[in-house]
Amino acid sequence: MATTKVDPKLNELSIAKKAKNYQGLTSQQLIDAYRIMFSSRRVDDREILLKRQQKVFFQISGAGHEAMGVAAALALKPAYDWFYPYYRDRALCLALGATPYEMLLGAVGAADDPSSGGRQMPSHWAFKRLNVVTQSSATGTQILQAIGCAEAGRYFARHPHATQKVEGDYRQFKDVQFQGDEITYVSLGDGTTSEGEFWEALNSASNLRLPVIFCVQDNEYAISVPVEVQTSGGNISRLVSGFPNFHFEEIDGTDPVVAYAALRRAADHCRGGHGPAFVHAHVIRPYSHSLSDDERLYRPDAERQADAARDPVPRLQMFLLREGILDEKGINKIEKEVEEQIQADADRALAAPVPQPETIYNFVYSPDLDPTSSSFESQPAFAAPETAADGKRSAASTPKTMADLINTTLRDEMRRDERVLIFGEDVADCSREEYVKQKLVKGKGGVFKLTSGLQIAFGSDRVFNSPLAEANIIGRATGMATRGLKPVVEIQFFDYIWPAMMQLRDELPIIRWRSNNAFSAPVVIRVAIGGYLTGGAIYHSQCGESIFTHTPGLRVVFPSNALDAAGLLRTAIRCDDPVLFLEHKRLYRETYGRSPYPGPDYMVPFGKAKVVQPGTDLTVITYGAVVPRALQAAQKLEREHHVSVELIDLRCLNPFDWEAIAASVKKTNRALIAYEDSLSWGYGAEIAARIADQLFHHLDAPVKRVAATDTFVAYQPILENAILPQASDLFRAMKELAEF
Ligand SMILES: Cc1ncc(C[n+]2csc(CCOP(=O)(O)OP(=O)(O)O)c2C)c(N)n1
Ligand SMILES: [Mg+2]
Repeated sequence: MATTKVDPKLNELSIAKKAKNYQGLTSQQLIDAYRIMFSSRRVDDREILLKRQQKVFFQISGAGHEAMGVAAALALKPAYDWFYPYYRDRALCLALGATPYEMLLGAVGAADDPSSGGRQMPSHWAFKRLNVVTQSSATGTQILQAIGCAEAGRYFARHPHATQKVEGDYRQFKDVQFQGDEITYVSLGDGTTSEGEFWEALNSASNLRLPVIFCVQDNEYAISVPVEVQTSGGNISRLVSGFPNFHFEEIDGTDPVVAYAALRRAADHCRGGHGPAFVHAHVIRPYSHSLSDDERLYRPDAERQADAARDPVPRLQMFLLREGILDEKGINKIEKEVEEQIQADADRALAAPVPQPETIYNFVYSPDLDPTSSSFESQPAFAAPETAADGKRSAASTPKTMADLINTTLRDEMRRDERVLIFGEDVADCSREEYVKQKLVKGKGGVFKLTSGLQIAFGSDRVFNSPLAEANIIGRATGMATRGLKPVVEIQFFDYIWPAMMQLRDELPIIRWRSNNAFSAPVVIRVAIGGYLTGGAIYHSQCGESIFTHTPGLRVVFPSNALDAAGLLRTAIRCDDPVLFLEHKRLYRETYGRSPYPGPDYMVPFGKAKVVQPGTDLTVITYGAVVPRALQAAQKLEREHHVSVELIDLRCLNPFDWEAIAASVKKTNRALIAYEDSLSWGYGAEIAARIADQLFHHLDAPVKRVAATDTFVAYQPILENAILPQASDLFRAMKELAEF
């Protein structure tokens, strides 16, 4: 572990002067740095003016953080290294090559705003050509994504074949770039170090020795909350110092020469393959948090003045004068040029076309690859049912469980596509792989064994265990997929998906939309879901799919049988959108719905329901583990009361097959929606509302729902049976509806 400390209170640009060089920086680089820092401040000032004139709608400044930005850009390489900045990194983006005009396009929300096309607030940087990856407003979500980005770079260096473009699936639309010794830079504020994801990211970067520079820009405030409230002892460097493999720096981040030297050392450590670096920079925040904040409410004048004395822009100006690098005339010339340029840029940005309302649906999903299309439809190719001498069918043609077919599909897709990676909790056969190699153990491969044998077949860099941290899984997968990998990750139980919710709601599904199609992250998330387990209880039985179908940008799939699971999983892996693939635990090894393996190219398109049985008297719309229960009820109803039920298995919940529902309800004039989740606000509510809205004139009876009670699922089987919808409940509801 290497540590270099510069006393932040020393606060002396003259450190560099005494050394009689500028830490390797030339005079011209320092002049350029001044131009960028001054530009950065002036873009902030211009936006503040425009906000006061109500010509822009939000402003957050990079003021006080400029020295860190120029230093990082000098130590790293745009379009080579990767950048996960945060909103204070205006100077960084300018120094990497973004222009004030582009930033002002963001401020006015112009159609040509390169970061988001007017979808995000200004200062939410994304510049694809510079490897500056789209960021959100959520503090800290970028950090785990940066980890995944660094992992992708390492993976591509070890698997160069995986970078090849392949026609016919998502790879056709994903250019992969990697350098072999690239660095991922991620920055954040002092307050953001309180987020759990920050610690998860440090842990993984350290453990995997990833080339990531964490840059904490400590202005001692998170809006109004001072650092000692956020950080035990008030100093984040002290808390993180125990992480192995890191290079640590704690510096005065208002001095670009000191900052450059520190970031150079950090970059050398990372590029040399020694592991990550942590740069803790003491900076200032001379403007309030944003234009919506007035810091005079919580910071006395004296404190604000002490900050102002360290302002990096005047300090660098003084330094250039003192060193004789520029005289007053030279400074004035730069400042005048910058002022004029920004004035002109602002005028131009204000005249730029704004996005048109009809574009709002663009890039919710991939514009390139439509997983509902016929290109994702293929016929099963079952193995011939050769009969062995003993009269038994060949293994390949015997019906297999859903668990078997998911495993085989994963195996075939991993073989076909080297970009497919699998990770999650317990998914590896054995993390201590020597145990397997020495044949001491057989290996686990998932708590439900769905990934069994995959690590042994494809190696530990393609199938591996994650820490027990769900945000870690989804955040890293998002960063990997942004770079072109195809992570197929597992969340062990739906009940434990919630630590990843920030990544699943505010990040993964909207990366494409918020960056106006500059970035995308088509991750597949397999999740074991559902009850009917006899003893699964509250925390191993939950459903909750409607929370995710309510998230634009996320495809949600929920197969009820082995064949559909195989076909839909293949579509999920080959498509270009993020997919939540819900696997019902109770169906994993059921007798119902078994199938021989349909071959390595079998696909089922998204959004196409299956009519499980045709009927004429009423329509039952369902999915997942309710399908076999509804079928049982429908058959009984037919037998005992001659009611003919049309049973529709949706298979895919977003998109869902409205055409199939409408065609059936128009025929039967009666509709029942059945689902395993608790009744109120559940998935069926949306379907019921649409039927009521659009098929009102075709209905002969009210639209009915059967679902779980509005409780969680209990442990004692008597209670579980009462809570979850049973075949008997479905039978009763169908009969009532038929008789209405
Ligand atoms: C997860 C989350 N919680 C709260 C907010 C609201 N918020 C925006 S910035 C901020 C303070 C961030 O402080 P710090 O990390 O120190 O960065 P600074 O703004 O000081 O540079 C807060 C609370 C948010 N954007 N995201
Ligand atoms: Mg702060």
